[in-house]
Amino acid sequence: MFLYLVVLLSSRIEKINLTMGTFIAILALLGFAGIEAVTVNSTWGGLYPRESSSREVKSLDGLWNFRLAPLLDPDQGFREEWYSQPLSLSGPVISMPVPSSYNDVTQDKALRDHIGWAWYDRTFIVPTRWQADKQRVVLRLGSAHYNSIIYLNGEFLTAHEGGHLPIMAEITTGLVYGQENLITVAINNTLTPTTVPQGKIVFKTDPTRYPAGYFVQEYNFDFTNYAGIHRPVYIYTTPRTYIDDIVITTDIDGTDGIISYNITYESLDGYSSKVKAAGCSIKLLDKNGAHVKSAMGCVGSIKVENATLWWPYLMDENPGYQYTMIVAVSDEEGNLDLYPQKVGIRVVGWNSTTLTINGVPAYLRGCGRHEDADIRGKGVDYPLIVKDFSLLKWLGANSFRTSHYPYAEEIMDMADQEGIMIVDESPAVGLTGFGEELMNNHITVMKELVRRDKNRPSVILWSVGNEPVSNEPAAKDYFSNVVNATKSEDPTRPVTCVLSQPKDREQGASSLDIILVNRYYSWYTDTGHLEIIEKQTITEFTEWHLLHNKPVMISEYGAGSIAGFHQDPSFTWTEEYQAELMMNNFKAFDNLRNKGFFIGEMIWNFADFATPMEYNRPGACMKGLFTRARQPKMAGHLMRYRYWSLAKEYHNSTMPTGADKPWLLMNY
Ligand code: BDP
Repeated sequence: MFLYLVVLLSSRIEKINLTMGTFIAILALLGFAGIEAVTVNSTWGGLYPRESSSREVKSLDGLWNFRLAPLLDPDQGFREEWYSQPLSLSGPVISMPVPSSYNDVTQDKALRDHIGWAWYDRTFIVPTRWQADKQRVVLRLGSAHYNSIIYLNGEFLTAHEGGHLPIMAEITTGLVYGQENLITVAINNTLTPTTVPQGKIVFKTDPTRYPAGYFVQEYNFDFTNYAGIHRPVYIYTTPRTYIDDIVITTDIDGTDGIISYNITYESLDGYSSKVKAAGCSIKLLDKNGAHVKSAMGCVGSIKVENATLWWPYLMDENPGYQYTMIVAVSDEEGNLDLYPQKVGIRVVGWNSTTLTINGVPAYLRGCGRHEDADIRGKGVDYPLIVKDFSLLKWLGANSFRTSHYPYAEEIMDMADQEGIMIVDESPAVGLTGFGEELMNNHITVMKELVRRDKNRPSVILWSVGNEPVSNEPAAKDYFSNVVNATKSEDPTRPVTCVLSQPKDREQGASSLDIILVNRYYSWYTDTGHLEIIEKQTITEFTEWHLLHNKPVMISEYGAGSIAGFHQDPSFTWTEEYQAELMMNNFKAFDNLRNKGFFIGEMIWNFADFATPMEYNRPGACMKGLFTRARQPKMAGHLMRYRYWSLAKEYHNSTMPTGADKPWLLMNY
C-alpha cells in the first residue's frame, strides 16, 4: 500500500519536478494520515458469512455515499480526513450501489475513466443485544478493487491489497451498539509493476502535447479494469470462542466416502484455560437434512457408507451432490459456535496423460469467462449468476476457468451446487519482470485464494496465472516458487498456469502438473487462413505433451464476431468466420483426443465483454458465444451441438431437442 503511493508519487516527482523537500513533506503527510501503518491483512480463516443458531449475518449492501478524489490531487481525502465524518460533509456525494463497479452507473465520463482513490461511506446500526450477549462482530467485504483502506467510526480499521478476494476485520470493540456507526472505504484502482495484476502509470510530459500532470494507466490485459466494491458486504456475529477455519479433504474407499476435517478455533479472550478446554464436534447431514453421522474432535475423519459422490454435470445423473457438515465448537463456559459447511465427496487425480474425477477420466468442455455485464461491470448480480449457469448447462458445458481472477463466492457456490468444474485462477494476468516483491505478492494472493476456495468440490485445478511473459529466464524460479507455495497450501489438487509463449522458450511449464495453452490460429496468426488450424493445433499440442510428458489442454482459442454480421464465404468478424474457425479447431481436438493426453477444450469466450477504448475492438472483446446481453450467436448454437455431442459420446447423455440439429453445419 505504502509502496504503491511511493511509486505513484515518485513518478510524479520526476515528472513534475517536485523538490526532494516537497517529496519528504508529502511522505510526512501520508505518515500523518496513518497510511504507513497499512499492511496486507491475510490472516483470517476462509469461512463465508453464514447464518447458524450461533451466528447472525447482516447485509450492508445497498446505496452508499460516494465521491472521487480529484485526479490531480489523489491524496486530498487523506489530507482532509474525509473518513473522520460523513463523506457528505467533505463535499458533494452521489449514491453508489454496492455491490457494483462504479464506472458505468452514471453518465459521467470522469467517473467511468477515473484513476486513483474513490471514497464510499454509509451508516448502520447494530442491536444492543449483540453487546449484551458478548458477541464477537466481524466485517467482511467479498472484494473491492484494487487497494482498500477501511475506517470504522473515523478510525483506521484494516487495509487490503488486491481485488477479487475477501477483506475481513473484527470490529467488536470499534462499534457503538444501538446507535449509528460510520463505515468508510477508500479504494484505489491504480496498478503498478508489483501489484497482481501489474500495470503502470505513464506520465505524458511533453508540454506541447499534454496538459501539466497528465498521466494514463497502462496494463497488460484487454478487459476493463473495473473498480468498486464488487461483492457483498456483511457484518456477522460469532460467540467469543469461535470457529476460525475448517479444512476438508475427501477420499473414496470402494463405495464409501471418507471426509477428513481439521477445525481451528480462536477466542477473543486469547489462549485462556477456557479456550484450552474447548472441544469440537461435527454432525453430517445429507442433502435433505437427514442425519448421516456424528463425530467428536477437532481433527479427524468419518466414513460415509455408500456415499453419494460429487460428480460434474452430465457425468452422473445426480451432479453437484453436497452434504452439510454442522461444525460445533464449545468452550468451558458453554459458548457454542456452529457453522454449516458444505462437503462434496470427490477425488481429483492426475498423471502424465489424464485428469480424473473419482477415478474416471474427465474431458473438460468449457469456456473462459469474465465477471462482466453492462451497468454493473464486475458487481455481483444474482440474476446474471443464474442466467450464466443456465447458459452453461444449455451448452452442455461441464467447466469454466475463472479467467483472469478469482470469481465471487456466490458464483463458486453455484458451481459447487451445479457440478461445474472450475479452473480457479489468480489475478496474475500477463505478468512480466518476475522480481521478488512481485513474487511475494503473488504468493500471498495464491494463499488467500486457496484459503477461500479450498473446500470447494468444483475446484479441480489451481491456475497461478494467465499468459505470463515467461520466456524470461527469471520466470523459471519464479514459477517454481509460486507453484510450490500453492502446493504446500493444497497438495490435493493439480496446479497449472495458462501459457502462451512458444514452447521452446517457455520457462514456467516444468513446474506445472498440467499444461494449459492459449492459441489463436487463424485469428492472431495467419488471419483468414482457417485451413491451417487443424495442422498447427495438432502439431503444437502434441509437441507440448512430448516436451513435458504431462496432460495438455487448450484453454483459449476463438475469433471475434459481431452479432448480426454475416458473409458467405466467411470473413473475419462475421458469425460465419467464428463458427468456421471453431469447426476447424474441433477437427484438431478430435484428433488430439485420440492421442490420449488431451484433456479438454475451453473456448474464448463465454460472452462478449468490455474492453478499454481501442481502435481494434469496438468497445468489447467480441469472441463470445453469447453477446454481452447473453443472447446466443451462431457460435453458441454450434458449441451447444459440440458439447452435447461430446457428452453423448463420453457419458451417453441424451441430447436436448434443438441441440441435436446441426443445421448450422450444412456448409462444412
Ligand atoms: C488472450 C488473453 C485474453 C484476451 C484474448 C483476446 O488471455 O484475456 O481477451 O487473448 O485477445 O491472449 O481476445
